[in-house]
Amino acid sequence: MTQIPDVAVHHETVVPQAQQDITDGGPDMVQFVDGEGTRLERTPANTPYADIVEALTPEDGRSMYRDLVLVRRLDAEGHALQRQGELGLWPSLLGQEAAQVGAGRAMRSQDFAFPGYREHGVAWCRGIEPEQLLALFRGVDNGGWSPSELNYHLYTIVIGNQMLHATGYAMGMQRDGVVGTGDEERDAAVMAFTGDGGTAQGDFNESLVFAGVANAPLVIFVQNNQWAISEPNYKQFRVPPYQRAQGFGFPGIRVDGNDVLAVYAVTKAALDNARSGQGPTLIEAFTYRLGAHTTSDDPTKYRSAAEVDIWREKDPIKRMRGFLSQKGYADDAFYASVDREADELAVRVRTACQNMPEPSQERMFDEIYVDPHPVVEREKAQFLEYQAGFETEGAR
Ligand SMILES: Cc1ncc(C[n+]2csc(CCOP(=O)(O)OP(=O)(O)O)c2C)c(N)n1
Ligand SMILES: [Mg+2]
Repeated sequence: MTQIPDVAVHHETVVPQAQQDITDGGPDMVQFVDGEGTRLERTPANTPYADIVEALTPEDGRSMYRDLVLVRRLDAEGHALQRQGELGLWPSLLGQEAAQVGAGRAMRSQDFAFPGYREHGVAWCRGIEPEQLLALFRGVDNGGWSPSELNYHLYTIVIGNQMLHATGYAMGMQRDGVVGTGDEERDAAVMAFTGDGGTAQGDFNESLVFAGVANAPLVIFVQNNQWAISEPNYKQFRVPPYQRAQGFGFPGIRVDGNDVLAVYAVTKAALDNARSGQGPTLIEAFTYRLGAHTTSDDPTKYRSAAEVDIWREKDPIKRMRGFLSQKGYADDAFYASVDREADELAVRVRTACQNMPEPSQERMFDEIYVDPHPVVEREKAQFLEYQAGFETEGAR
């Protein structure tokens, strides 16, 4: 079991002005590889998690790299498909691949995740088919997948709302007796994903009160990508998210969100603790949204190219590739085979997306309630009559 150290609120990091350096995570940040992929020595921050990283095999490393590359390609295809009019919207995860793959891979099948709307990398790790994500953003499906099949809840657009669902679900797991039994196959925990902007919501703070008081098996995973659309961090909080956990009575960790090994290790430690009955942990993955907020946004209106360039240097895929090469765990043939797989994935999802059947318009009435409902039935009849009016108009 990993003893997660407490962190104190550092008053020097309480900087409400725009002068905050949003490119440097500071000495508390858990990191295992630097920007070039060189494995770092033990530090006070990373030592508690070093055993977890050291237990990973070269095959684990290659498989993480593969996930990073495939998820980035899926994201690029989602973006391109939206630009070509095939999707209504696409929220890109570009730059956040390591945060999501590291977190997703640390989960066990019996754990349950509650995502926001950008967590395509976690979805990938849970086994959600990429086509299901595209169907959602194409608007031909009401949700995309069944939450109970792979223990991955539907995307939530209402900022912070999923935190309450996740906390309630975690408290339910306690009541179901699947926490702290010592049975590794059975004990379970919940992961709740939100952004830096999400931490300013009432729902987020209320959830943390409940999670702390109930000692719920919950890992709160905040992807601090430095922006909430056009709102910078200093308008969201004075104390960084990882330091706020202390006020709710549980540990908080800041991890380098672009270092997949570090994210995997801290998330695994936090989930193991949650499953064994030691309660919640807040993880702040310090990262950056390299692209626009969504395909409806233009980030050049509110942030500098210099800031983006600094973060581009911290690219999570470049780092993992550097690590694998330096260690001799992967060669050019391996990287080429992953690139080929990415090309195949791209063709597959594009073809699937373009061939998705259009649902009938009245389908929107069919899944509002489980059983037929008189108001919905009346509205559906009115809608069909209205639609039929166009047919006679055309015939005249
Ligand atoms: C309750 C609510 N308020 C406002 C919005 C509009 N909105 C959509 S995304 C967003 C910013 C969220 O930022 P953050 O939590 O940092 O997540 P990110 O998009 O950066 O991943 C806002 C304000 C919303 N969807 N829900
Ligand atoms: Mg954000």
